[in-house]
Amino acid sequence: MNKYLQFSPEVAYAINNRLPIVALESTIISHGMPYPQNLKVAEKLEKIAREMGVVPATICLMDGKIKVGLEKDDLKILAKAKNVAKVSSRDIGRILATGKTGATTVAATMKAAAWAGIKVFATGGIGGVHREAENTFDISNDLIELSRNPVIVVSAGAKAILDLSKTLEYLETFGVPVFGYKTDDFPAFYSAESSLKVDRVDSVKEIAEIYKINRELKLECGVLIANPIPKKDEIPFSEMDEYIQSALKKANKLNISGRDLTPFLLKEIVEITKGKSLETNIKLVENNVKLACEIAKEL
Ligand code: PSU
Ligand code: MN
Repeated sequence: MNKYLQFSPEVAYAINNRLPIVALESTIISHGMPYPQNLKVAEKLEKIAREMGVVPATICLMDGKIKVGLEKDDLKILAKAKNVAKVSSRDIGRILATGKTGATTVAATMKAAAWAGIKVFATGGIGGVHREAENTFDISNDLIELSRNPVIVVSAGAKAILDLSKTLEYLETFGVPVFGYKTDDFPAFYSAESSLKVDRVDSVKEIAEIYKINRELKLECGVLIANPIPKKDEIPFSEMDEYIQSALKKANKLNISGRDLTPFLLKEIVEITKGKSLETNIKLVENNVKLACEIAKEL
């Protein structure tokens, strides 16, 4: 716990009464999806959690505080504002110091969740090792923070815009346990399967047990749960790859790199697929929130 954390009344109540809580990130709202769909999605995710008896804690930076749980107006500001900073772990201090509004990535949300004692966090897809990282060195801070915050992160694998096999290697190097939920395949975000294999878990009970043992052993790492998008909602990998290639070419041509790259690629892909990738993105996050809620209840 630290003095920068500011809990919404709902989340404060949940903490005091030991109710299950699921953390949600905000970069997906401000940088991952266009307005007004982003606001609708943010509200829907919170609704799904509440209907399952779990308190949602959407996390962002505002007025020099790390807000854990957002009230309706805050959510709106975040979804609408154009100048929201994308906050990874190294940016937390800088944005708190200026009092600006910042949306937290998976990395920064994990940190906040760990400080707040929240054990489960749902997102769409984590950041990872970018394609051609051997030239650009672009590797997401998400992977590092996964190795040093004891939070269970539920995602649909890593975004297909990344180099998935290098991402898995990197997670292994940093000692991050990765499990496919009811699958042996590492999911590729928009697609249920990639050809890459991961260890498998078949129940939330197993996940809770593994997490508890890791905590007893004082392992610092989180746990990455890779939850595939339901088959009926997916865009097959082969189809997706074509779109990704063309988005990557454009990014290269426009010299887009660093923290701007991921939001740019996601936006491009939404345009190329005429909104279909956005629908898929929404479905998979909803699916992840449901699983995260089940895990939180089990814990
Ligand atoms: N998944 C999405 N949309 C997003 C992201 C993930 O569907 O916008 C965000 C997450 O916040 C993730 C971040 O932590 O992209 C990774 O950015 P980078 O590659 O710059 O580390
Ligand atoms: Mn990066």
